[in-house]
Amino acid sequence: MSMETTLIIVKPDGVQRGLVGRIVTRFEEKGLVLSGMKFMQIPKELAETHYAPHKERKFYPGLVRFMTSSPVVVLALRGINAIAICRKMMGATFGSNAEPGTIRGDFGVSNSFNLIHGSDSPEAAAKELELFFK
Ligand code: D4T
Repeated sequence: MSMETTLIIVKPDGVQRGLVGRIVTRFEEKGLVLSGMKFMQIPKELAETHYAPHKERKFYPGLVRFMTSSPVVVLALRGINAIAICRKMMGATFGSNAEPGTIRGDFGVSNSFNLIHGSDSPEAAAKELELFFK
């Protein structure tokens, strides 16, 4: 276990549905430290770079369109084991499968509009933090 910082994005659907406060509160109540936070509309090029590992997947163009469609809230969260803890708190990728008690499980049923992104490894976190918090 080590001290980590992870990148979280409250996606356009989370912002539009007024869930930013409740989502941020969950992480704060867990004990993770908010070390960066900004409201922004993601430029197309940044969304393409961020989701580059999915470039060949069928859902990629729609995913980039969705992520750039309206503003998001980007967070840097710090704590022991922060990456795995946040992934656990987010729940499974698809809202339709996500367990109750998780963010995706409690707030949505959509698969593509799944409210939140979180880095899935230390390597991804380092890359994504550099991309969004230069
Ligand atoms: P992100 O990257 O947004 O935190 O989500 P996950 O890490 O949980 O899931 P992912 O990288 O596999 O998928 C990225 C993003 O693409 C959407 N998606 C995914 C989709 O629209 N259709 C699909 O079939 C998959 C697999 C949802 C999340």
